[in-house]
Order: sequence, then C-alpha cells, then structure tokens
Amino acid sequence: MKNNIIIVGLGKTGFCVLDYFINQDVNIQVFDSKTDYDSDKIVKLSSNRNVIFNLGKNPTGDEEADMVVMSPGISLDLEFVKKFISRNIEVTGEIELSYRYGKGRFVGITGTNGKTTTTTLVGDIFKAYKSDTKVVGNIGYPALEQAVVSDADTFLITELSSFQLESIKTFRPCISAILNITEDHLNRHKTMSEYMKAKFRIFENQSSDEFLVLNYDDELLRLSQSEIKPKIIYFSRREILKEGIFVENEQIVACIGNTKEYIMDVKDILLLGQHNLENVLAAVSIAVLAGIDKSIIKQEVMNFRGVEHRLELVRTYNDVNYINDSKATNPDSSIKALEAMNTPVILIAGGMDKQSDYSSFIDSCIPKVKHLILLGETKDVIEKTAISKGLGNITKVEDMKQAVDVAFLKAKEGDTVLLSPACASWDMYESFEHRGKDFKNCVLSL
Ligand code: UMA
Ligand code: ADP
Repeated sequence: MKNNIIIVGLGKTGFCVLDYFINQDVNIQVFDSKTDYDSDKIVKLSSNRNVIFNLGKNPTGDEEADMVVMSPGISLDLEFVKKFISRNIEVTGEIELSYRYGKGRFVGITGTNGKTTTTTLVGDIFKAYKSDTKVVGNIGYPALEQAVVSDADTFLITELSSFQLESIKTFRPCISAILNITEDHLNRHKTMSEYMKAKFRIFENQSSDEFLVLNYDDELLRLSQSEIKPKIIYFSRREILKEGIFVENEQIVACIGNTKEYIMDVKDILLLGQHNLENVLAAVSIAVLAGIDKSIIKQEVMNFRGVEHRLELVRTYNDVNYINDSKATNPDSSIKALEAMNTPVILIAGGMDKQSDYSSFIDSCIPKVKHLILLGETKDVIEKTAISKGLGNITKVEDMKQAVDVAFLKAKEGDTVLLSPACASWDMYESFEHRGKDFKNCVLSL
C-alpha cells in the first residue's frame, strides 16, 4: 500500500516538501487555509495523479495519513494536529525531513535575534573555505531542496526558528549555536519557558564529539555542561574566558583546548553596534570549531557589510542619516538598534501585536529618542507604555509615508531617523522586507 502524506501550508516550505514527494510513489494531500492561489501553478501540479489539493481549509485530523508535514508558521496546538497525534500519526516538519532524507553536515543557528546576520556571515566564511556550502532554513530557503542534492561532506548552514525546531525528532547538527534568548513569539509559544524549550531542542540529538556554541553574556544561556551532551563552547564580548572565543585588548581571540589564537582586531568589523560584535563572535566560534583557517575567517569578516533591512543606511539627507532596521520585529532587536545609535533619534516603531511587553523598549528610548512616531496595530499599546514612563513626544500615523514625512519635519542636522519597529510587519505588510522597501522608497522620494 502506498504511503499517504499530508502537507499542511503551501508557502515556501509546503511547495518544497511537495516538490520532494511529488516524484515518489506516495499519495499526497495538500491543505492550505488560504484560497487565493496562483491557479496556473496549482493546475500544472494537479496533473500529477498522486496529488490532491484542498485549498481554503486545514485538515480535520480524521484524514488517512502516514505522515503530516506542517509548515513552520502553523501552530502545532491546533485541534487537527492534536487529533493526528492522538491517532499516532507522525506530525513533522521540513527541517526534520531534510536531515532524514538529505545528506550533508548541518550547522544549526538559532536565537531570538541575529540569526540571519550570523548565518549569512557563517555562510560567507564557509563558502570561502568550501565552495559547495549551502545557506538554508528560516533565512528564506527551505533546507530540504538543498539537502537532497548535497554530498555527505557539504556544509548546510541552517538558520532555525523556534517554529522549525518544535517539529524536529532526529535532526542533528554537527555544530549548533544559540545566539541569545529574549522575549518573542509569545502569541505562539505562550510562555518564555515553552519558547526556550523549543530553542534548546537544537542540541537535543547532538553527541559528545559535537559542539554547542553559546553566548556567555546571556544569563539564560549559561547552561551546565553536566546536563548537556555536546561540548559547550562559549563566546563573550564582555569577559575573558578560560576556553572560548572572546575579546581581549580589542582583539578577537580563540582559546580552544591549549591553543590560544589571535583572529582579528575588533576595529576591522564594519557592522554597527555591540550586538553585531556578538554575531561576529558567534560566527568566528563556529568557523574555528569547523577547523577553518583564521586568515579566511578574518578576510570574510572584514568584507562583511551586513544584510539588507538590518541597520541599513538608506540615505544621508540634510545631514540626517535615515536607517532601515525593518527586521527589528521584537522589542530586544530595537533596543539593540537604539544602543548602536550615537546621535539623537527620531524613531518609527509599531506593527503587528505579538503580545510583547514594551517597558524595556521604552526605557531604551528615553535617553535617545527625541520623537517617537508610531504606526500599526500596536501604536496605542506602545503609546500607553511610553506615556506611563514619561515619554511624551509622540505622533501616531496611519502609514509609512506619513511616518517619514513627520520624521523629516522633526529631524535636525546630525540626527538619525530610524525605522526599528519592535514588532512584526504582518498587520500592514506581506513581510518585513516589504515594510523596509516601503520605508526606503518614502525616504528616497523626500
Ligand atoms: N496556513 C495554513 N493553515 C493555517 C495557517 C497558515 O494553511 O492555519 C498557510 C498559509 O495560508 C500560507 C502557509 O501556511 O500559505 C505559510 O506557511 P509558513 O507561514 O510556514 O510560511 P513559509 O512560506 O513556508 O515560510 C516558512 C517561514 N515562515 C514562518 O515561519 C512564519 C519562513 O520564515 C522561512 O523563511 C521559510 O519557511 C523557509 O524555511 C520567515 C519568518 O518570518 C522569514 N520566520 C519567523 C521569524 O523569523 O521570526 C519565525
Ligand atoms: P533574526 O534572523 O534572528 O531576526 P537578524 O540578523 O535578521 O536576526 O536581525 C534582526 C534584527 O535584530 C535587526 O533589527 C538587527 O538590528 C537586530 N539584531 C541583530 N543581531 C542582534 C543580536 N545579536 N542581538 C540583538 N539584536 C540583534
């Protein structure tokens, strides 16, 4: 009898999983709660007799199935998922399948913030060392399509979200890294402890000859080696460690076993902000543990200019810097953006409500933000927190154009206009990229 595969969600992940199974001897049912699909694509795929599309609905949980592959954006708490699980049907995700059906050496990178920046830099370093390296995962390229065409020694540098880690079973990176943990995605994970539990799954299958890279400066990540199988290697920008990757006399140093090696000067990093120093330290740690020569590491870090929508300088106009940090989708990332600013700031913030607490974010605004411009679903709740803490210079607006126009009027020579929303974009935009592009267009047309 043929296996019955159910794919839930037809975004990037769903299409990739469908591509994988479509040429196999299995029956596939695809579900997506949305109806507005590119019908030509669906019609073409429907000509494969082993696929049935169920658009405009989720499964009920009563369908015949041997495996259910969920997209990461869909909660595992939904009733139909519980029903499948109670019937002992495997509910899994695309990251698990890439490990199970693919080849290659996975390097897994997670954390609340800095994943894409770090993953991109690690990718650059590894590609300079081994040109067949692939960069995949939450960064926007499902891992499965690359893993199934990789060789056993190909590196797959994989950005992993808590959503993706929630559905792994045997996935096992040779090196894993957790960059930091702060509050995010509580609308999905409900509590910080559930969110952390999902993140910590990244190392659950690693063995004692494999590595877990952790941020020593993040108290939530000072884990005890006795409770964890992989060897922990810490990085720190604040402290000199007995073993690990750290900063000493403004130099990045790697101290592993009995070997202490100078890697590069901190001043040669082009990225803004202390948080980016942490991202560089994490990337250097991973590269050192993979045995990559320090000259390659240094050269790639020195060439790295960051990723679009992360503290990206759009334009200097009338001696005011306009910076796009649209990827700041939670309070901590915007706090870090503000810490990296050394001028007065006109801040544009607000977006989709993820039930975050904005108190610390407002505390960080107080010394630097001379005017706060709020838009999106969270504008009232952020305003309330700001007023309760005495931050009064606030304008609420309806769209990005108005936000940029107000910012332009408020900004004086030497100031910075910063879009760093502290919220996701989905209340007004398709994605944070779409929001960032809107900001850039408004700024460029000033
Ligand atoms: N859907 C249903 N039923 C539901 C809810 C949604 O069928 O009950 C459908 C939607 O109609 C949609 C599909 O599910 O068609 C979307 O699935 P998805 O949200 O998992 O999106 P993908 O396109 O598969 O993208 C996912 C990641 N998205 C999320 O985790 C939300 C992408 O990360 C990732 O790049 C991609 O897989 C490839 O791995 C994006 C993201 O925002 C960038 N990630 C979050 C973040 O970084 O904060 C975690
Ligand atoms: P992620 O992929 O985890 O969302 P990104 O590298 O895309 O991370 O950066 C997202 C946002 O977080 C950006 O606004 C960036 O300025 C900020 N950020 C980047 N690295 C860090 C870090 N290590 N700690 C806190 N915030 C960070």
